Amino acid sequence: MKDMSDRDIAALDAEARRILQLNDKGGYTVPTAGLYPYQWNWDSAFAALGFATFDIDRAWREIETLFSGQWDNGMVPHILFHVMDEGYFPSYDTWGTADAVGRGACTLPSSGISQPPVAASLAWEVYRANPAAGDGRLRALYPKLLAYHRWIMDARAETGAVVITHPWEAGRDNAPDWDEAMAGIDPAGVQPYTRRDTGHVDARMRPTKDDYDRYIWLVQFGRDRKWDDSQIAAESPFRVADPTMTFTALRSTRDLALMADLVGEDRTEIDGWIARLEEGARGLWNPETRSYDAINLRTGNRAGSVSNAGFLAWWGGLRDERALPVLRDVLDRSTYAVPSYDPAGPQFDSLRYWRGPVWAVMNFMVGNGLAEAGQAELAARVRGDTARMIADHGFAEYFDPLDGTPAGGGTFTWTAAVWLAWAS
Ligand code: 9YW
Repeated sequence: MKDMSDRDIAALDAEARRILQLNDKGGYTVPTAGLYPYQWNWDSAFAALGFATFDIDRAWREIETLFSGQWDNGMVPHILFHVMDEGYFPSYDTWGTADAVGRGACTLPSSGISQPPVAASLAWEVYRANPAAGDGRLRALYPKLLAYHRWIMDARAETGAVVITHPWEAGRDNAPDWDEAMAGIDPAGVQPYTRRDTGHVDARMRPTKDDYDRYIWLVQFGRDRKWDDSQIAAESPFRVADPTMTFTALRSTRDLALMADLVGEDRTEIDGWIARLEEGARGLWNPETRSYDAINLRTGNRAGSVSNAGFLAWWGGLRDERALPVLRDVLDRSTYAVPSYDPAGPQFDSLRYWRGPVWAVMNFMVGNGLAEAGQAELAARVRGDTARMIADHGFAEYFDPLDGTPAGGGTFTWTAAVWLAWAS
């Protein structure tokens, strides 16, 4: 990175590796100790990307451990509860997935929803980092990735775009994209609970109590239906087509097709998924905001929210220049690219999680997508800001886009991984 000496970079590299090792619980990595003591789906895929820069075997193990929690119906849960920990809520018992209908023979305790499916794309990156070491592991993983994507298409892609059944599924818990759908939930009847997150992190940086009541209400709703996807699709008040899920699924499906070629499998089914997802992704274009955003399937309303998820379109492989002017406006209003929500938007809150702060993993995907779309200057801005943000403010969970204040948890796995694999 410009303005940094080789010594500074080497010190940050060493710190990033130390963080991955610190959070390594033996075969899986926690996002950060205390706040998130389990294995999270997309965090783990990013952890693998980071490990691949210095320990390729450990990188593959991370992904393999994640897929050891895959349900028989193909779903890869968003949390795997390897070792129970009182410091996190909701617990495995609250999720109540032991008798979930799609779970089958899988015995590893988990949540009942998934997360943005970046695993195929990042496994493909891990493979490309060392094809000789990865050949056998990729072949073994391929059928599991295929089953995961078949589940996504069957259970979550009824409109072509990929929907979420819970804000946690998008990985963007309190994004303004779900405000309307969340307001449609009456959380009366939610069982009493004690939050743990605000014991670890300043409450101003976390979702509100109103949000949490609805998060837990939705968990109870799924649990009461034994996590049956068709019942939840038919009955839940919360069903939102999400740009994060859609663009990451589109990208991963394209990478899955490359894997099919490599392992010598027929890719006809996968090509069909790509076509459906592309159509669904295009449907997320909002002509009013001139960016891609979420659609509440229960009302048909678009969120009207300019977010970093909308700027994943290029990562998803859409060759669409229409969103570039809005991206430029958003960057003009930010010291650090890319805020999770437009600083000029009415819901902007610079420290509150997905309502403003910058997330290194989103920058990785937005920046790489822009580079692949031939937008070298914008890509360099996103990457340079990510490096500067981490170098100046540490390996935090997320950052204030206006002054870089580090927020949420510290010594964060995916921030360290993105530094190693891309930003440095
Ligand atoms: C939660 C672990 C997870 C991420 C999500 C992020 C947050 C909170 O932390 O979720 O309790 O699940 O929003 O994207 O995977 O880092």
